[in-house]
Parts: sequence; C-alpha cells; structure tokens
Amino acid sequence: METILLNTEGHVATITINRPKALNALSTQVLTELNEALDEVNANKDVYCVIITGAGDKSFVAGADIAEMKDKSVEEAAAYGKFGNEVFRKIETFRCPVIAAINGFALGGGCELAMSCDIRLAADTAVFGQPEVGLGITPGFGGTQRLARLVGAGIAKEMIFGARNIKADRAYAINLVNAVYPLEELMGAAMKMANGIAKNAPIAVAYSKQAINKGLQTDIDGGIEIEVEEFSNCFATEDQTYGMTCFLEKVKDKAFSNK
Ligand code: DAK
Repeated sequence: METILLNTEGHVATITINRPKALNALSTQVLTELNEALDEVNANKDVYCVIITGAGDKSFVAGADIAEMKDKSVEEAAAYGKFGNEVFRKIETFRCPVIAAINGFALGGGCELAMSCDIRLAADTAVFGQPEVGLGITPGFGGTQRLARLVGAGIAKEMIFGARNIKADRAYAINLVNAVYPLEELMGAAMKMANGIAKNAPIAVAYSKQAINKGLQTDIDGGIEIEVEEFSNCFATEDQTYGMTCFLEKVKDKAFSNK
C-alpha cells in the first residue's frame, strides 16, 4: 500500500492515511487501500481496537480529492460515492471500536471519515467542516446523515449550508468530538484510550457497539430487545465466566481470551 500505513502494537492497530502532500485527501487509491487495510485488520483477531489518523501535523484528511472529482460524470460520481460510503460503513460497523485521532484538517470527506468512527479525539489545531456546497456539491460520504445525528439537525444545517469551518473547541462544545488535546499529546491519548478498551472483554465490547449502533436505528422498546439479546449472548462466552470469576476471586490483572 502506498497511501496507507498500518502498524499493530499489542491489541491496537493504527491506520495512518499517508498522503501528506495533498493533506491526506481521499483519492480513489486512498479509499481502495483504506478498504484493504481494514480487511487486513479485521482478519487479525488479536486486534481489539483501531485508531485512524492522518500523516503529518497539519491534516487528518482534507476531504475527497477535488482534482480527481472535478471531471466526474453523474455515473462516476455515484460509483465514487457508493464505494466511499461502503468503506465508511465498514468502519462504522467494524467488529471492534475505531477511534479517530484528528490531527488537523477534517474537512468534507475527512469530517465524514471521523464521523464514521466510534470515538473522535481531536488535536487543539483540528479544523472541522463540510465545505461541499461551496464547491457545488452536497456532502457525499454520509455527512448529511451522520452530522445531523451527532450534533442535531440545526447545527448540522448551519455547518453544511454555510460551508463554514469550526475549530476544535467548538467541535467539542457541539459534541462532534469527545475530547481535545494539544497536538503533541493526541496520539498518546488515543493509544491510552485504545489500550484501555482493549483490556476489556473484546466480545462484550463488540456486542455493546452493536447494541448502541443498532439501537440508535430503532425505538426504545426495539433497542431494549437488542440489548437483551446481546447481553444474553455474552453468557455463551468464556470471557463472561472468566470476568465474573476474577471479580469474585479478587483477581486484579485480568487477561481475557476473546472466546
Ligand atoms: N483535494 C485535493 N487536493 C487537496 C485537497 C483536496 N480536498 N485539499 C488540499 N489539497 C492539496 C492542495 O491542492 C495543495 O496541493 P499543491 O497545490 O501543493 O499541489 C496541497 O494539498 C496543500 O494544500 P494548500 O496549499 O491549499 O494548503 P493550505 O494550508 O493553504 O490550505 C486547506 C489548507 C485545507 C484549508 C485547503 O487545502 C483547502 O481548503 N482544501 C480543500 C478542503 C475541502 O474543500 N475539502 C472538501 C472536499 S469535497 C460525493 C462523494 C464525496 C464527497 C462529495 C460527494 N459523491 C460522489 C456524492 C466529498 C466531498 C469532499 O470532501
């Protein structure tokens, strides 16, 4: 892969979008290789948490590649949008948590990529926005859908209609990001959070992710049904017996087996 770096340390995989000269803009090559990297991580059952970040200290992802998009036909634009959405949906439904470590510009497709992750941690230098209408297009990688769900329709519409970027402190205030760190502390904080997640029972974490995501698509009664199902499924795992035994026997240093 030329545009993606993949590094696995313990139970945490870090995927870095590595096209800093174009501020990590999402060309077809980047999307294709990101898709491959996700498949590779998925196949490694020892990975319990993933971090996605951008190379360099300026940009997470500055959007879809405008130069590549400019001359697309309606059909080509539809195919590009469909593929990007498949990759982002793969992240959203990934079997383990995915943390976005947003180290700079997260514009257009970059903001959309961050929003397809479970948790967003931002550098204090990060800038967010959906500038698409200023380019004559709508957001195309889920921005109209995920931004409204995350921050509410009013603020999403203000950001999308106005094509105005916001800084990290505003992103935090509107719940677009979970936390903001000085740039130099961002990756350490993301790693610490990822390792903290990876210490817990991976199957229970995965089931919790599914319950939250599926539950958000339904009403409260449907959501509770999903939760009951995921909860009871945990009792078919070795890690449930192990985790509860550790508590009762006062074992502090647990090592779940992911079974
Ligand atoms: N695409 C291609 N190249 C980009 C880029 C991008 N999005 N962003 C930056 N670059 C390139 C610049 O062209 C420049 O290249 P050279 O001139 O050096 O060859 C290099 O990165 C450095 O950028 P700047 O010189 O502009 O750097 P500055 O620090 O001055 O400015 C900036 C940084 C992030 C403010 C600025 O680069 C900028 O405004 N970039 C564009 C941001 C943007 O508008 N992003 C949203 C893109 S639209 C859809 C599917 C997907 C989408 C929509 C529809 N369907 C098919 C339905 C998604 C759309 C988008 O994401």
